[in-house]
Amino acid sequence: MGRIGRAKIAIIGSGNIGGILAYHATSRKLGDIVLYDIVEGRPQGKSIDISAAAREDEFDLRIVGTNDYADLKGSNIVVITAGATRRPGMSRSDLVHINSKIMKEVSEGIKKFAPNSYIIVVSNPLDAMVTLCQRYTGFPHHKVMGMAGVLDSARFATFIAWELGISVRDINATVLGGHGDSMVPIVRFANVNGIPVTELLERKYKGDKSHAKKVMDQLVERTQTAGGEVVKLLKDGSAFFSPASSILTMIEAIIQDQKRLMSASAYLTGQFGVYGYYVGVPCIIGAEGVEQIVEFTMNEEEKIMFDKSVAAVQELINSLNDPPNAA
Ligand code: A3D
Repeated sequence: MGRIGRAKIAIIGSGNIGGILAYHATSRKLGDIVLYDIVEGRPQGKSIDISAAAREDEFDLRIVGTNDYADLKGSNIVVITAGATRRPGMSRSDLVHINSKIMKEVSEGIKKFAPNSYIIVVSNPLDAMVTLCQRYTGFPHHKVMGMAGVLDSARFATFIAWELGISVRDINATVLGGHGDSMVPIVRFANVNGIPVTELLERKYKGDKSHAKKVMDQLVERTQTAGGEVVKLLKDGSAFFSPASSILTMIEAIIQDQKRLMSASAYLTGQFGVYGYYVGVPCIIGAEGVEQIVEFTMNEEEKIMFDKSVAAVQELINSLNDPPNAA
């Protein structure tokens, strides 16, 4: 029998997220890893360090650290975590010009050496960076997607779990829209194994509906600003453990053809009334990348919030100095 191939995952940007992602991807035995960075030594150092965890963590995978895009050859999935992060007081949009330049360079490297790969973009401002990556690579839209919704939904679920004192594993929560402070946590869909969170809050607060609503509003607001809350506390970087876990969820869905439904930044061709933009929506993710965008009927309040969030994404994308092959 010939050698059965295994997945090759390239990570562009070997900083906080890239390093943790590489470590967890190997300890979950997802595939061989290529860690790329523009800084010499950083990916090489991290790859030696992760390789030395292999015996104790029981994996037999190859981890290569490099400053050469040629090492991406044969990659099935490329994750882009290259770029600047926010500092306290900055919005994600403040990163747009510096990270746009990085996205051009990175996309060209991927296009040349991993032309058949699926791309998961993580660099901020997320929806604008996914847009640029697809335009610069010219890859089919379903093969280029952004990670944000999985993380934002996980944050919403976490805050609900803390409020209710219930395991986060039983909480379903969905956040849609652009990955900015106007993102849209869908309150109507938040539930604990099917039981609406709104009802559980009303019970917790002994039928005081207005207090329960106030608490839910606070959970929504904390979700929308959770990234900034971490930035403010860390002072010199942004969240990295939970983003890495969320990326792994997407990688696994593609590699294992799981067809899971999750929020991801995907290219809309009329769904939810949006044409020609990448925005966070419910997607089926499997071996073909974004295999389907799952529409549902938004109520009036959700639609207003969603449209506002989409408008913020559109404004940012339309402001880019050099939008190549405008959509
Ligand atoms: P950090 O630890 O600074 O790592 C970024 C890495 O990118 C560094 O090692 C840099 O050397 C490298 N880099 C810079 N320019 C280039 C280039 N031209 N080519 C290759 N590598 C380069 O940041 P991080 O890992 O914490 O975050 C990475 C990105 O993810 C930032 O843009 C964050 O804003 C973003 N982020 C997104 C989310 C989402 O949910 C979407 C969450 C958290 C962070």
